[in-house]
Amino acid sequence: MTNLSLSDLGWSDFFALQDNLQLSNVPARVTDVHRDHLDVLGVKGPLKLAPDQNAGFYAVGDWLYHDGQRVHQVLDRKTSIGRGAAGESGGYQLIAANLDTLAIVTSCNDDFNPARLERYLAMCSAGGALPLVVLTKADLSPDSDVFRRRVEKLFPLIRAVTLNACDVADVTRLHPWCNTGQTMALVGSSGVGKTTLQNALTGIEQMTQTIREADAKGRHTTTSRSLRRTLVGGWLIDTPGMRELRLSRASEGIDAVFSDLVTLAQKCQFKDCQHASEPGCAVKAAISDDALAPDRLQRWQKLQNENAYFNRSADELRAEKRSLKKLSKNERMQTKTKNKR
Ligand SMILES: Nc1nc2c(ncn2[C@@H]2O[C@H](COP(=O)(O)OP(=O)(O)OP(=O)(O)O)[C@@H](O)[C@H]2O)c(=O)[nH]1
Ligand SMILES: [Mg+2]
Repeated sequence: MTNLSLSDLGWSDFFALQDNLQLSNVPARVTDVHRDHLDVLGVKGPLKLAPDQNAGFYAVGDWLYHDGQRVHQVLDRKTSIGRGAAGESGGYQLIAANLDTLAIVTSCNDDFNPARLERYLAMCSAGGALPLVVLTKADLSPDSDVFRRRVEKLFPLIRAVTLNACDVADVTRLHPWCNTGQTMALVGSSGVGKTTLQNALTGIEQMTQTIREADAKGRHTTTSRSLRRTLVGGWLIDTPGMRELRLSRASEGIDAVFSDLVTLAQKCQFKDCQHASEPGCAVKAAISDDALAPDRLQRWQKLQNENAYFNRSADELRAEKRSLKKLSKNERMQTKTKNKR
């Protein structure tokens, strides 16, 4: 790869202004995060750096300062996406940083699921990126336009593109979102064609695998995230297929995706209305008038509860663990007393 300028790498005033005019700082962009090192790309080419924090602190797409060997500082992120970490720990897992567009990839088949799209859109909106819905496998669907129209009906402000990811010429329709200086990340279930899109957009051959015929599920072929240069001079972040997307730190994003419900709820008689059986509930009234689908209220409440659960503060988590410990100690005591009797 020929040497790139900082703006080729996606640098902008947002990062330059964090410099405090210390012109000796050397910036680079993270292309891969490994447990023991980071692969970065700077104006002098690729480098391996020793991290100054644990790997979970960094995201593909991050900008940082370094001395050629070690990381000195990670710059504030312009945008980022992340989710509730696996397990019950309540942690947050960063997925990608400094992306302009989040391409939410789903296929014109059984993978298409409005509730899942809402989750991805809430994550995207919370992190500040522009959402784009990419509907792959249009070539395998008898009427792919139905899927595009469903997206546009559900989310009128969001752009949806249907395409055949295996057709390199068709995929060039995504170039406007990953041109010079622009970064686009691909997220979605396993098998929807993220890596197939990446291969067409970058000219790099990463492994893809066929999906299971029976349920259109993929085989989790991609196992790590990476930032790669597109053929039109922008940047693309491919990610492993997600089994589930738990929302965390996404309350603003949830409000954005469900803004119609937020507006309705402001008209409820009680400020803390739970939209259950309270009098003067504007949300319930909209459901009775067929102006709102009841399952949309359920989905809104489910995401709010989940987000609150995975947003628990470190103090709340410690208190929870303490009470669980106490509970099990009490249980042990009770069993002992019973046995003695
Ligand atoms: N016909 C057709 N096949 C596609 C299309 N997009 C992807 N495929 C095929 O679907 C399979 C899965 O594609 P991948 O690109 O590996 O999917 P992925 O989203 O990267 O999957 P993970 O890495 O597991 O998350 C491969 O066999 C692709 O050739 C498409 O638009 N049309
Ligand atoms: Mg893949």
